Amino acid sequence: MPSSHRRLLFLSTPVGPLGSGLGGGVELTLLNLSQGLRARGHQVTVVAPEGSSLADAPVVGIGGQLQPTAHTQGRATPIIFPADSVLENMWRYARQHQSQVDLIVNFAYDWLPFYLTEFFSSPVAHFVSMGSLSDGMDGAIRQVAQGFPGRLGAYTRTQAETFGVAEAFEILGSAIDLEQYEFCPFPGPALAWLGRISPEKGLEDALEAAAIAQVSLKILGKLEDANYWQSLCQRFPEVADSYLGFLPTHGLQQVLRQCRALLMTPRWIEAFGNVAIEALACGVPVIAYARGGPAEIVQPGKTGWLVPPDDVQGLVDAIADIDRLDRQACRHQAETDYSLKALAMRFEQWFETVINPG
Ligand code: HBI
Repeated sequence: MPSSHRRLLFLSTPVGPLGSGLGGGVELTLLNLSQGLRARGHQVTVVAPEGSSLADAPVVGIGGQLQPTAHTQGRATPIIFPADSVLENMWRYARQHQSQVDLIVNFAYDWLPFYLTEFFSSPVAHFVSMGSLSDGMDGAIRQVAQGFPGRLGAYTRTQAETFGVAEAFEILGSAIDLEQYEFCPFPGPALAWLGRISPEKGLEDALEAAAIAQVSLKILGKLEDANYWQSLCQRFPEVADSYLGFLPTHGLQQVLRQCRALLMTPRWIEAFGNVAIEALACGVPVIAYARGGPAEIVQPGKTGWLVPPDDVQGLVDAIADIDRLDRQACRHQAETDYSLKALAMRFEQWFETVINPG
């Protein structure tokens, strides 16, 4: 059954402008999804903090103070808003424009949009970008699960399970624009590590494993936590030379594709791990801790290895076994499971059930 063309209003994360890297995986998801849905004839308007850019697509920029990131705070932290909050301002825009759209989709991991669900006359769906982090957010998400079943989306099953209401979630996975990632059959000697540089990403384990295995590590990503970075520099003096900064997709894949493998060493339950599919698209196998999203992506012995969580020696052993993996199979997995079209079709189906429930 062909679905009709929809008018969609996407509200981005309030932690940073799109293109800054502060929004982590959500930035890539928004870019890919809006492209994939436009290609299928839908009209997508993206609302995001002022200064945002989303390739060549138009963005409605909203002023105001950025929201502090949720993942650096404890479980009991109260819900807080800065004065002149960009999140408040974005949702005021949504309320004012709701009659012109078929569906509003929230991409912020913040209390306000979940709370507002019942006060909007147009349907609001929520794409949840991280696992459970605080009691306040859990409560807001459960409220939506009870009052509006079907309105919650997540990247992976393990991520949804952290909220205790997994059945209320639509599992949507992720995707990348495969054309932007070039397959590389013959890599150089280095390994890669990609991500926001922040304690929950566990970069020290990758550094330790690389040091033991005596291979060099190329580090890419947004330097988010300066104190954490300082402590890494003291413990691993070579790290400053290994860090190549936060690169846009083209530059990132140029470095990544020449690596022998990607190391993923998260301490938390990584909701998905877009970097895993970026690596696969380049033909780069993934060595990851067997927890969260990466454990649902990697096919052990074929496109990577899964290692017991927090086991540095396990990483070292997996590094010794990289040559048993097939770079062609990595690219193939990315093409079959993680294309933009596949993602757009999964979201499209979910949106239809929200717009026309029952
Ligand atoms: N924190 N408060 C808040 N809101 C978000 O939307 C948010 C966040 N921290 C991280 C984050 N989003 C993104 O990095 C996700 O991609 C994980």
